[in-house]
This record gives sequence, structure tokens and C-alpha cells, in this order.
Amino acid sequence: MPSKTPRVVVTRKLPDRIETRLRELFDARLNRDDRPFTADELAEAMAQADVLVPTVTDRISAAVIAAAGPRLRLIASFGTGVDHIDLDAAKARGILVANTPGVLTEDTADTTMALILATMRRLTAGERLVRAGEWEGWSPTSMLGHRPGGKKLAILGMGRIGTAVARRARAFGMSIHYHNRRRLPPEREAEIGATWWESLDQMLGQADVLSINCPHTPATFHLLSARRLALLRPHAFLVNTARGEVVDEAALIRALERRELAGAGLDVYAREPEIDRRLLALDSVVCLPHMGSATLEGRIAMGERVLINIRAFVDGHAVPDRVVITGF
Ligand code: 8YV
Repeated sequence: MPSKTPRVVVTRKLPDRIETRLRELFDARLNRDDRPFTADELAEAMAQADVLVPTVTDRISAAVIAAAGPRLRLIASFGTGVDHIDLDAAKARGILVANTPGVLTEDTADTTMALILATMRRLTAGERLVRAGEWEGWSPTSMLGHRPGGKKLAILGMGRIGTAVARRARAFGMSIHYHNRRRLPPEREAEIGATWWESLDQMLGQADVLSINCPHTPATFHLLSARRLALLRPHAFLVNTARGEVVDEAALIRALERRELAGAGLDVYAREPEIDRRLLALDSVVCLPHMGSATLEGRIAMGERVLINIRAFVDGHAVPDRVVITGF
């Protein structure tokens, strides 16, 4: 890192408090109007920055990394998922990558639980009915959903967020099942009250609700393939607050349209910010705009992690949230 104040380019608008601190500490180039960078703007940022602070909306591909200037030594991403960054290409260029894990766990788990409730209890369908002026009053058989209590919640990916979802779902009386690349130690399983399924396929066949909480990696791309989606029973619900790429979205839409699945709660999509119109046409689907971790408290905490990671790097210390490449 050069001895002069490092230039930090931030690709999106961050909370004021974080931007103020970035300006105090570094030669910070901020994005005042929050318009996502074009490919040219991103290339220019990569050429000029010592540190780049991207978000999930920036594609830091191998080609983009190849065009980075010699000054770029750290990509301090604002977010936990790092699937928008080609980690191998960064490593090959000697560029360190950091993220912001841990600080958005509870917010994302809250959104996941909200989507489980919204889909099973048809909350957004009810709200649409009221807003359309079509509610004709109470009836014993109208707006019937399903009770989460007593149902099996299958969690794909029992990391921090999966565990936080399990804690919430247990309070709603759901039994917890999970599939993970590694089984948790017995004491952790007992604490969470979770049953491990070595076979994802077998777990899917038993689930009432499937919650996707694993990262998107080459190993999890379309993990929920057409074949696996077909293992879910017709009364099952699917909730995804992780990444759209983990599910074969076209196959999911087909299953929902044919009522081979009861419903889906989605916060993430295959081609964000585009949402397939067929999803929006289905009453059994709740669509959110990738807002799983969108709380002011969470965004400030993410910004603090970014500041700490950059500061540690600049001062020559180990970067606390350095991303280490692992499989799922
Ligand atoms: C973040 C997310 O808001 O952190 C993640 O992986 O998906 C989101 O909740 C987003 O990534 C910010 O870059």
C-alpha cells in the first residue's frame, strides 16, 4: 500500500455515518446519486483505486479484475455473499477480498421467517384483496392458509443464517431439519434441536417448507434443479433469501404454475433486478426486492466492517473478514 492516503472507491451510496468516516480516513470517492456503475465506470474505478468497495450489484468478473490497475490491492465488499466477485482471478492478481459476515444474520433470518409466514398464511394475498377493495367481509372459509406449527422446516445450509432461522422457526412450533456440507457437532444439533439429513434428496421428500440459506458457489448453482424440485411434495413451500442462482428458476415457475408446489417466498432472483413476470402473476408467490438484510442498523454494521477491514489492511494487520475460498 502506498504511503499516501489510500484511494477508496465506493460503488454505491452508503449510510451517511459510514461515508463521513470513509472521507475522514481515506481519499474516498463516493457515489452520491447511488446510480450503479456502468462497465466503463467500474473499469475506471478498478484502474484508479487502492481499495474498491463494491456491492452485490457489481459484477467483478475475471475480465474486470484483469483490467485492474497495479494499485488495487483490496476489494472490501459491502455484503456477505461474494458470488459477484471472481475470487480465483482476484487471488491470482494478489488482490485480497473481504466481506461483512455476521452482521446481517439476524435481519436476514427475520426476513426468512416473515416469508415463511407470508406464504403459509397468505398475508400478501390478503393485503392485495383489501387494497383492491374486494374484501367482502369475514367468512369461515375465506383466506385459509396453513399453520407453521407442527410442520417440518428443511433448511438448506446450516450456517449463521440457517441457525438463526431455526431458532425463530422453533418458536413457531416447527420441527427443524437440515442439510449441510458438514454435519454440525452433536451438541450444536441438540442446542438448535435440528435433525441432519445426509441426503438432500431424502430431506426434500419430507419437507413441508424448504428454506434456502446456503451461499451461491459453483457447487450450489441450480442445486435445486428440476429433478430435486420435483421431490418436494405439492403442499410444500419454498423460501429463498440466499441467491436466485441456487434454484433453477424456470423449473420452479413450472412447478408453481402446475401446483406441484404450494407456494414460494422469494427475496432473490436469477437475473436481478429483473423478475420473471410469471412469478408476479402467481397468487401463491410472495416477491420481495432483495431486502433480506435491509435495516438501517444492519447497513451501518456492514459499513463498520468495511471500515475495519480497510483500516486493518492499510495498517498492515490481518484483515478480519478476509474471504477464504472454500466449497459449499
Ligand atoms: C446485502 C446480501 O444487502 O450480503 C449479502 O450477501 O445478499 C445482501 O443482504 C448485499 O449483498 C449488499 O451488497
